Amino acid sequence: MASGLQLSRDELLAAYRRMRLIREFEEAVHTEFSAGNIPGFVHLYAGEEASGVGVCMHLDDRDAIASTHRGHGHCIAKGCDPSGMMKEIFGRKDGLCGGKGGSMHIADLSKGMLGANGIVGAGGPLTCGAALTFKTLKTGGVAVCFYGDGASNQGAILESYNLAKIWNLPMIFVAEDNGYAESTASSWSVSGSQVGRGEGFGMPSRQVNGSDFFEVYEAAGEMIERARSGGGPSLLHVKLTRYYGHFEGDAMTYRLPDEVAQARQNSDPLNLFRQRVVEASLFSPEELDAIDKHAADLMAQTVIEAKAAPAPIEADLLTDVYYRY
Ligand SMILES: Cc1ncc(C[n+]2csc(CCOP(=O)(O)OP(=O)(O)O)c2C)c(N)n1
Ligand SMILES: [Mg+2]
Repeated sequence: MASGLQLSRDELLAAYRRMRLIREFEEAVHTEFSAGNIPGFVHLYAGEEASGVGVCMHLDDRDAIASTHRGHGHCIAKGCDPSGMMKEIFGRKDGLCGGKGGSMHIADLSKGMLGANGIVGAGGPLTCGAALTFKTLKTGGVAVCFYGDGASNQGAILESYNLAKIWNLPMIFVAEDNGYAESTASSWSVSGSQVGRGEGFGMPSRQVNGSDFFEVYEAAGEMIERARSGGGPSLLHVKLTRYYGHFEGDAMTYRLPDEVAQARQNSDPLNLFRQRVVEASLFSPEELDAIDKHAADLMAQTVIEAKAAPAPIEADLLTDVYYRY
């Protein structure tokens, strides 16, 4: 039995609820963006839920994560308020960042969410900084850097591997490999392997199936525990599939016609989770259906609230320009 199934019923439900909330959030953003209701640019995390949730289940508010341009799932997994996030994406005044950041800059420092980030690979140095702070102040905190297969080729990420290892920082690198950087397949652009790269820098490194919450949860748990107890950084290579385009509006001509349909049918992280816990007689399908319905209703309400929320006014342009530490 995978160790994740030894989680308590409450923990299993919390994990499933978080993954379902992310899925419903992303489906709602997809619908609203297609209808022309959302300004700016969005990149959806649907299909990748087990990674963010499997890792963040081990974290609390003293821990920090840095996210990517595909950040909604990481935000929800780390405990950000979905209603504040939706308002942020709609550019509303009471969005999580005052409506000034939008999809790619959602942050909530009170939750240790250092921010989604439009700069590919920028999370590496940020999390090294957070982890150095935790180590210096002996807070017991751990920092997690989420980044994509494309970002894994950025110099800033490779320099961060070196810093993290040489300073023995309490952090983990989570390479979320959905097989593409925009339209470029990682088989064309990534030399060697993510695990080989991590090991080259002296870090314990492992590849897991990102459709399998339990596999991610178990591997991340071991790595976070090691980081928390002074054992230094590790690298987790998570193989997964994104269900939508690189950005909303991407025609995805570079993917096989049935690629996404196959993944949705055969390796959906939510379906696999359901299958596992139902087969183990831990939950009935009806109990999980009730969570699905609650998440769908909550997201529908979140969209209604975001649409009704006030926009920033001109005077708001001059507030929050600098952050006061
Ligand atoms: C420094 C930098 N270079 C290039 C870009 C343009 N860009 C945005 S997303 C992206 C691909 C990132 O791919 P990956 O890291 O695999 O993340 P994914 O989109 O697959 O989640 C690129 C090249 C950018 N935003 N920042
Ligand atoms: Mg990618």
